[in-house]
Amino acid sequence: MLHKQYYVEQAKVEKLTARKNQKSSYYNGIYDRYEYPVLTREFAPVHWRYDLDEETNPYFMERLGINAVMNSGAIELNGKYYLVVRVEGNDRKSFFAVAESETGIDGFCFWDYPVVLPDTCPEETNVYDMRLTKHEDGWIYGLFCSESKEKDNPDLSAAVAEAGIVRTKDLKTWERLDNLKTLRSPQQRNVALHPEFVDGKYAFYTRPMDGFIETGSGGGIGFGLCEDICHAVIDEEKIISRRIYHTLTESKNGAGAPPIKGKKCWIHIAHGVRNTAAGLRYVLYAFGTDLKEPSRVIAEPSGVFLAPFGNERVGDVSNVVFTNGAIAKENGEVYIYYASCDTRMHVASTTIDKLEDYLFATPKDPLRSPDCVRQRCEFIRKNLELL
Ligand code: M1P
Repeated sequence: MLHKQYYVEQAKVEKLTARKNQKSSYYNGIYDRYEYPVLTREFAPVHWRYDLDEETNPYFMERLGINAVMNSGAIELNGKYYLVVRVEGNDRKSFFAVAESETGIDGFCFWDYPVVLPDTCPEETNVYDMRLTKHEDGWIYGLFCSESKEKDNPDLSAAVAEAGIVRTKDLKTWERLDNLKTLRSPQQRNVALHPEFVDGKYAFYTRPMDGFIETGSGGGIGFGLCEDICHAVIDEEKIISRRIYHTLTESKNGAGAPPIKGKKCWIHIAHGVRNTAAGLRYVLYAFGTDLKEPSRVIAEPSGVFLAPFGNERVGDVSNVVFTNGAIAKENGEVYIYYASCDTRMHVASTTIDKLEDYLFATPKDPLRSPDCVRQRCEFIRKNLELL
């Protein structure tokens, strides 16, 4: 016999999992937002949080709480949609857990156990933000941030971020490979693997950083090649999406999910960060790269692609949206999974055609107010002729 509260809590989880999601009234023509988040911490199974044994938990107290579910890798396998979710326990540590859905927009249900990664780095304290790549070599790769305390630095917050690499065929058994080494960048976060070989090599999107928080001289999103994914070393990182003064990438930026192969370009949805009096503001932006030469940017629309909106604006780390997972379906639909405020997961849906129209037809950023006014006046003039 289980405690009666177990059934109450279990019913809450089942209700959330059964809840149908629908497009909200939000409109910009680029993508649709949805009424409900696809995952919140309340979706975490009751048996992850409560000791169900009445002997050891007579008050049915939460013993191992879940604080947040966020930044999730995404993949479609055999007609089902999977998120590899960053789950943050009440102890601040993150771990990965698979949530599965039949539709990709609702019904996400966590598997019974979290992902157990091979524990190969004794100094590794935290892991988060896995980007999943179905690679043409037949493996599914997961690239994530592997965080350790910076040795010999008395500052308790001094940490080192590296890119951990795992691979799997079924999201159940994971093989750990060596962490990525970038010879010219001391730290890395937000690293993603390109799905195809480039010049016969594995191609990585990197984010060179001087420190754990500050990217410093790291100029933006990098691109580098390596031959051996099991012992990945990148020498040269070419910056393909630069941080630019007085834009949404001024403080830093980072790759989102591995790029989506469109008809005209590789579609990238990344995050850009700027500083404000209220702290860092994270938004999403997009760019397109050449299909044959993926490090060459050929489409750079101006401004924000997706920013925190309504209830998305408040959470543990307010004013943040972050993406590291997207699914492009065979019929051309695209699901972009994004977290708000390091707290919960949402989906936005669109199509390859719409994304490419957005990339190529949205005006470029003129980078100066007077030029922005000229751009807008020309835009208005053309429109007024049509009215
Ligand atoms: O808190 C916002 C995000 O901060 C980091 O992103 P970046 O490396 O670009 O600063 C990451 O830790 C991410 O997990 C987090 O959502």
